[in-house]
Amino acid sequence: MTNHLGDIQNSKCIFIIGANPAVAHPVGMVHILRAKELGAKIIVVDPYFSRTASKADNYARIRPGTDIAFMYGMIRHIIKNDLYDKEYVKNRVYGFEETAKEAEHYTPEVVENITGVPANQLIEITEMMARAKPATLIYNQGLTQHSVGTGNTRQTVILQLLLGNVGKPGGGCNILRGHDNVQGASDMSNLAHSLPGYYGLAEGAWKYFCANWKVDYAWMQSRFKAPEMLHKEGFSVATWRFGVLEEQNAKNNSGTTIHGMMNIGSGLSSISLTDTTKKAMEKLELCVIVDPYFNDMGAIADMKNNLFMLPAASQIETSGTVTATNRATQWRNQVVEPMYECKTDHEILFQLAKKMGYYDELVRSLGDGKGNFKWPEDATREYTRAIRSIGLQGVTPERLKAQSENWHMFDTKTLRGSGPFKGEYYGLPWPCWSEKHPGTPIMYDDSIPVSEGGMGFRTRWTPKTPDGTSLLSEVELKGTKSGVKGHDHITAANVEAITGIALTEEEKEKVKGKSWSTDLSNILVEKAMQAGLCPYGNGKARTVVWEWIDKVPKHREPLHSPRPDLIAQYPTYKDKDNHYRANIKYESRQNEKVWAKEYPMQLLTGRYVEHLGTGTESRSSIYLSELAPEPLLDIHPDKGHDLGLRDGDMVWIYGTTGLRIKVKCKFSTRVAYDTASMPYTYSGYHAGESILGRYPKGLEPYAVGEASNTIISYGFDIVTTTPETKCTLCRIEKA
Ligand SMILES: Nc1nc2c(c(=O)[nH]1)N[C@H]1C(S)=C(S)[C@@H](COP(=O)(O)OP(=O)(O)OC[C@H]3O[C@@H](n4cnc5c(=O)[nH]c(N)nc54)[C@H](O)[C@@H]3O)O[C@H]1N2
Ligand SMILES: Nc1nc2c(c(=O)[nH]1)N[C@H]1C(S)=C(S)[C@@H](COP(=O)(O)OP(=O)(O)OC[C@H]3O[C@@H](n4cnc5c(=O)[nH]c(N)nc54)[C@H](O)[C@@H]3O)O[C@H]1N2
Ligand SMILES: [Mo]
Repeated sequence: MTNHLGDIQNSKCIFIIGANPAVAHPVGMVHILRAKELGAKIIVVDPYFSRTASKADNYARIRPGTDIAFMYGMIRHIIKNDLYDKEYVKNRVYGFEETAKEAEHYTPEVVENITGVPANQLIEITEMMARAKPATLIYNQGLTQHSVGTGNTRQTVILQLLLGNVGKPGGGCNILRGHDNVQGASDMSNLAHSLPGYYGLAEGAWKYFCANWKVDYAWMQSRFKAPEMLHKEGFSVATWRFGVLEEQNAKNNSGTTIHGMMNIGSGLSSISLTDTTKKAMEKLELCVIVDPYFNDMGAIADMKNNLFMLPAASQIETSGTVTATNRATQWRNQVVEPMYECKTDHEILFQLAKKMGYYDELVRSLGDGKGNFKWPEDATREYTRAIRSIGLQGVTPERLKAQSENWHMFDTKTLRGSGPFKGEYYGLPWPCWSEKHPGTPIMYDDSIPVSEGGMGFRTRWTPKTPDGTSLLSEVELKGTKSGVKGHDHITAANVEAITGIALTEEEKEKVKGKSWSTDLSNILVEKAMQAGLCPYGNGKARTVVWEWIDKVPKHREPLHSPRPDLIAQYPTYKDKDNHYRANIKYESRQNEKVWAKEYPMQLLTGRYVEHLGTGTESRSSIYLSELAPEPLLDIHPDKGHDLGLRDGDMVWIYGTTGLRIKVKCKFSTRVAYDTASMPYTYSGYHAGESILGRYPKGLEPYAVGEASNTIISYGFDIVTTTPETKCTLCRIEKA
């Protein structure tokens, strides 16, 4: 998220594509409604007429999975009509020509054919968005859960860059993230492809972290089956099942399939192909689930004596930091001690480390290094000290605690503090370059000095393109003393030349061989700020990623497309081997058969306000369960009639997974004739059968229903392996 929720009140136009904040972010929605009261226009692009859409000035019903084409249609109109910000693009953006060339193809008529949105409405929306200054863009899972999810998200940025909206109050790309600590979890790298702080997996990154953790690199290597595995991305939460079930994946995993699995805080049934998860669990020799509730996969999978459920403490029984969607961190206090026999997650992990024989190494960089440390303060110090790549070094437990205890001293619209917090932003949104830095409420804002929260675009990708063009910004950062415009990221080798500041011999010694992201003395960062420069450089944002399969985003039909006639022109990717260690199908699945013939309906899965994720937590609440007792399938009345249904009938939904689920239908014009929609937040039934008898007595959820992921189609994002949940085909019949 480049900006923050309060800042949305500064927008003149709010473009919401693939998000439903009225349901998924009801508190955040307040800021959107305030902006509307102040005169902002709201545009919603969504296949479903959501509660958010009901507040829109212009709502476009788009076919799922066609957002890239839609936004190219916008970009084309913007360029043709000179509605783009020429100065901004010249100074701060690389790749305009390639983007314009690709956009050329997407005439309003082509876009109408692909997306289903009438040509004149595309133009209306584009004019509304492009003429409003500033305009913000909000997206969420409607864009990411696709085989082209990464392309979708890139496309939003490209659109906002052309309009000059990035780095401005009231502008930006605002991704409303999921659980309360999703941002924190990815910063800490609960991810399969990087060390914490997005440092990657190369040898240098491992050595940097080993030094931080005070362990030998050779010891770290010895923990892996083969040394090269250190540098390979792991299985993801979507691909691990294939690592258990498919022998041919062993070659991607040091010659072995997976034999055991420990799951901490994932619902598991939240991932598509629930049946594959079930089969994988059933094949494991050991399965451990750490969860405060009874995880529904424990009932879905037919386990022998090898499933262990460890009762985890909930978040109110522990303390520590959480990082919100806008990169702002908050300190949370423990409310009660862990109850009964449950233990906090970290305590469980500590005990595991002791049994496995690496506890000493695990805690060596905490406190006195001998096991005497204060939790979670010392752990917070450890990670904020190490994660300089996103500027966490200024985020100290002391600053966070003081802020969290004084909420009332901060303005919700600007995040600015008063009194003792004057000059600080709430939550010290990263990057927060030092203990004196205020945090960065709006990213890429080059109109304020770096020391006050300004910055340019990062030059992380290398300052030059393969053809030698410079990727440095053509404008100075505000407050630059040295007269430098764009500049490379700051290293020991270039710091004096770029900042014009001479280092003392002592300083030189301290920063030798380091860059801004590995210099624990923070000297390189301090020198950069002293010269008014940004530690990670001042570059151009690029719309072309020359290392990727799609150098510029491209429309590609979903694997299970309701428009088989478009597949030849817009085919999906080639199958991808060793994708998060699994061999993932793309074109072979798309071409397996004409899916739409057997499965003519599209199925959307979203959320109810009352339930979260798998619903494991919220369906354990009798009150929430009473409000939303069962999943309902929204189906268009005309479609219902044609299928011989009456409102409220039970229906079978047959999925491309070969399974079927039974749900109650609700006639609704929120969906189009060929689309149905249901929440994904239920379980207690599997493929038509109640599994309540498989729950330990007394732990059955109050609200039950089918888990939609049982029938959600195969398909994964080409970069991240996020399941293509938002493009599912199905067939509906009266039950
Ligand atoms: N009450 C509640 N709140 C939640 C959650 C919850 O479970 N319950 N979960 C939290 C989490 S983890 C997350 S990630 C967020 C998710 O928040 P959102 O992403 O806002 O929620 P979704 O309902 O998944 O999807 C948003 C919209 O995308 C639309 N959509 C589907 N496919 C497409 C498409 O191809 N293109 C476009 N343009 N739109 C499409 C859907 O119809 C839906 O209206 O919510 C968070 N908040
Ligand atoms: N079809 C379909 N599928 C989807 C989506 C969709 O829109 N459609 N959305 C996707 C998205 S965006 C997301 S984020 C996922 C969400 O999927 P999950 O994250 O798998 O769903 P949750 O139910 O939030 O699962 C969290 C689990 O953690 C447990 N838990 C809660 N607190 C703690 C704790 O402190 N410690 C431990 N150890 N456990 C804890 C809960 O009891 C629960 O079992 O679902 C994805 N799946
Ligand atoms: Mo999420």
